[in-house]
Amino acid sequence: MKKVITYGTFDLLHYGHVRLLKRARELGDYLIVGLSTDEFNEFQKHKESYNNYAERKFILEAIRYVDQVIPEDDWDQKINDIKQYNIATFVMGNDWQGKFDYLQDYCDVVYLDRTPGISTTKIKHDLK
Ligand code: C2G
Repeated sequence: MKKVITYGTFDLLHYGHVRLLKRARELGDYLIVGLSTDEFNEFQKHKESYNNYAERKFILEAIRYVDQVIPEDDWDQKINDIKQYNIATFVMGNDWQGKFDYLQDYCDVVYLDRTPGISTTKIKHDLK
């Protein structure tokens, strides 16, 4: 089984997120999402999410492309996750291009094009 992992906040889930998850899942047979906890968002990413961790996890687990959701609460947990879950491929949107190349010592690293014209920030702004 070829396992893929990706990480994110995935707040106010939108088609850009789902396109990322779909393409990530297509790189293997099993997709794990490292979902940023509320604390990680607030204190490390300095962003608040509209939906809390439990709500975001519930929504992600309903997505056909997602097989497992684990908490992301530390910038430095990726190597351990890759080893613990026997990950073949790490995937992120290319807004992170190059930032995770150090993981190439442990698995394939793939950056996928972001979906233009949609973001959680844009949704919040447009709804105002
Ligand atoms: N994304 C995308 N297209 C968009 C918006 C987001 O492809 N229009 C992708 C991002 O590139 C990312 C994933 O969807 O790969 C999740 O986006 P965020 O929740 O914004 O993730 P981020 O805050 O970048 O967290 O340790 C890594 C971090 O947790 C990543």
